[in-house]
Amino acid sequence: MVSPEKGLPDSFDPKTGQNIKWTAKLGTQNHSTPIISRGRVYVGTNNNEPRDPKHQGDRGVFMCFDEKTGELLWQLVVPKRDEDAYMDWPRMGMSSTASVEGDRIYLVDNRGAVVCLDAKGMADGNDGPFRDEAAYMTSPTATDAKPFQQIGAETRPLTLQSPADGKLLQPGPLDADVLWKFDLVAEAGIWPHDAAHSSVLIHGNHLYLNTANGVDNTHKRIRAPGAPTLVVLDKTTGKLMARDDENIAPNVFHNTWASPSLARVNGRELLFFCGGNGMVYAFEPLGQNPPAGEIAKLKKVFQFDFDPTAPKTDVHKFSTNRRESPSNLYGMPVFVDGRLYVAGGGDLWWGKNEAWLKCIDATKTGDITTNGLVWSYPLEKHVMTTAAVYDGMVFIADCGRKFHCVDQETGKPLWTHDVKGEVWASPYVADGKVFLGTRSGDFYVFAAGKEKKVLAELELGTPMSATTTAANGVLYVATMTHLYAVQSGATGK
Ligand SMILES: [Ca+2]
Ligand SMILES: [Ca+2]
Repeated sequence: MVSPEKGLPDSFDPKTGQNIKWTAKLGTQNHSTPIISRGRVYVGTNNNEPRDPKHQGDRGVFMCFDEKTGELLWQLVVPKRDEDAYMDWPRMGMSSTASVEGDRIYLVDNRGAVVCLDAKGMADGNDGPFRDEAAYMTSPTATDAKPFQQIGAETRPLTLQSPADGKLLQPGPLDADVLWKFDLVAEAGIWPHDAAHSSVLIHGNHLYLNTANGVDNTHKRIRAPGAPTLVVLDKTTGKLMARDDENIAPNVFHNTWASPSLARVNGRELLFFCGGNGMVYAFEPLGQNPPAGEIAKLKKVFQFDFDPTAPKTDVHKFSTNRRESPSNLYGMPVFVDGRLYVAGGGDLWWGKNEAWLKCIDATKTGDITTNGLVWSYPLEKHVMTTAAVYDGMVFIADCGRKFHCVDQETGKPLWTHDVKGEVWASPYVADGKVFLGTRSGDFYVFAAGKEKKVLAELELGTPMSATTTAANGVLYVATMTHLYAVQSGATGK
């Protein structure tokens, strides 16, 4: 959440074109942060503004734009799950944030499949081993089926079927080239809920990601209690290599949407992970050459109960209880100088109105619930964001419409600011500024300093979920409907 980019503007205006390099039209929702690599910009959205006439109806979409012009180069378009609306929420699109290494892009699609895509798309041919893009992008019904929405129904997640007439859409130059696909639902046994959200961690030969195994449509039952919450895949083949062995799923209050992170702690690499059961874990990363033929279990180094006095048994009876419930963790654990910064609390939709930012000593081992807490700082209502730790300050925003600058050492507030709207996007620090979009459509630029200074408050008019990012002197701001490339001195519209 901290970038070394320089020369980023304090403000911009899509209406006049002030500091706007280009604008790209998205669908009508965006919950995926734009990622820039090798001249391309990657972001997820839905299909409510179809870019390719052959793809009609509600779909998960992941777009690749030209970094210079904002031209759409290709897109991954995937049919929705319509067996149960709660398995792939209507119009949500693809909410995963891409991870890119070389010419390979990793993300999780709206159906819960991890995919590896070719940055060059179909322009250099359909590369494999996966070459079944036609079936993957074709919905079984010509017109969209209305997603099934009977709460308590015993519907199980289904595998995508080919249409009865056997007619498949044919991939063209605007379609994504899938290199491999690993289905977390069919191949790891997870129960999809609401939306698949992961930002894949690439480390050595392996990918680490949260599975988004969650409750069913009653919000009171875990239907895949033995399924993994954290998995490790081979990045070349997509093969499942390892999983957690912590029996996390039964106590997942809603879902596990927090992505893992990794750091070197006292010369030892640790994988940090926030479970949907309110626990923070550290694991040893998988060795580079694990034994073939078996799914390894990740070895735990420590665990920290983020909310030790919260209910630990029969947790789903607290669903919709706004006063007492387990905690959930949405943001990523951030490691800086031996310490972890983790935000969490009651679930935004189903849990209590209580949340905190906690600083944890990441050098300890074992159960560090009682001896690992460095400080705890109360947030308001709920928190969805990942902290940005910069120059002795921790920046975070919450769903109580408050932005916080907290002293990194003491956990005391340096300053706060009342923002309009809930915040789902994480604060992003670059060029001495903090950039923050809100769900009310207001975009803030603060000075990244210990004294409060609001540099800009822009009304973009459309809610934002994505974190702002920057690359090559350009700021990328995604709203529900548009992606703006913002550059000092640009005058485009
Ligand atoms: Ca290709
Ligand atoms: Ca392919």
